[in-house]
Amino acid sequence: MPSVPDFVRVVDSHTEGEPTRVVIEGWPAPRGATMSERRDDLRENFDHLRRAVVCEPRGHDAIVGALLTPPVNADSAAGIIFFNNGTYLGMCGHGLIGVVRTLEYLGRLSPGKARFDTPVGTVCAELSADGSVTIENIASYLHARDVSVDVPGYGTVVGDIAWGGNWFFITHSELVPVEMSRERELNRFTQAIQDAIRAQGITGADNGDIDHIEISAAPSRADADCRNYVLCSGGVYDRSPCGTGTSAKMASLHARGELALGERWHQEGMAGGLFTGWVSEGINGTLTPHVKGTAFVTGEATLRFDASDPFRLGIPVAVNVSA
Ligand code: PYC
Repeated sequence: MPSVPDFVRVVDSHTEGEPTRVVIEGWPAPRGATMSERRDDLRENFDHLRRAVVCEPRGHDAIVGALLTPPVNADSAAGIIFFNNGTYLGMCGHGLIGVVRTLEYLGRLSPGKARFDTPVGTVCAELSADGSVTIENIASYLHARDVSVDVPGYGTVVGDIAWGGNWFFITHSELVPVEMSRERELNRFTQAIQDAIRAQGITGADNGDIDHIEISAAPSRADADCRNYVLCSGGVYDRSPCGTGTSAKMASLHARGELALGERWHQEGMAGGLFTGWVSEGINGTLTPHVKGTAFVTGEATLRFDASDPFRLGIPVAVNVSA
């Protein structure tokens, strides 16, 4: 039987509608000199805690968890490992905004810039006096343009493969309208795209699993350029406009000559929230995405794990996650 702490303390927030649960006490420190080693240690030795903390009955499918660790770089404020109901994330944009507001709430961060180490690199976040947070994400890029995927039941879907801290397949397909009332159909459609991508051996660089599917559509808000539906790696949609998805989208637009350096891009999420983004030149010709949004702390809790509770490790969910 895996070892389980008696309790884990968490602070919950939402960023433009998408929930983040930051673990602040009770979870044993993962081992490793790098953030990816620590993420692998979590996967191998503490995966039961991932499920116990974010899955039902203590959580739900949409929650993204964030485990804080000591930083690996001397000038970073903390390390962060993001995880969800099914797996671990490279980076998480809405999650980082939630972490920053949580640290402010706990009195550990004041307005200004701070750096954070993640398994895919070090990112920066600036907390403004009005509570908004602007993240400077890791270098993002378009990996492959106009990739055709044969999706059983739907036909050929064409999209770009782009990196924004996670791998995205971004399509404009109008086969299912991007509207909340069509969420179940959108979920089936994007799951079918993901299955087809995996079955056809389509990957990101270094065989990276494309575990986020993004459909771009016309916005419903007058101040937005685009509205997206993002199927996340845990099999549910992102309620926010998705920070890594906005980064990948802007990298794709920039590579196509449709978004200039510094030009503002306003991305609307399914719940109606908005991220404002832009790209700047990074080091060695890379592209740095910036994404601004707002998060609110919604609660704090002590999760208890009673040894006699048959569901203390969470209810396993059927998630379409690749090995
Ligand atoms: O904001 O990057 C993001 C994100 C990824 C998955 C859910 N949210």
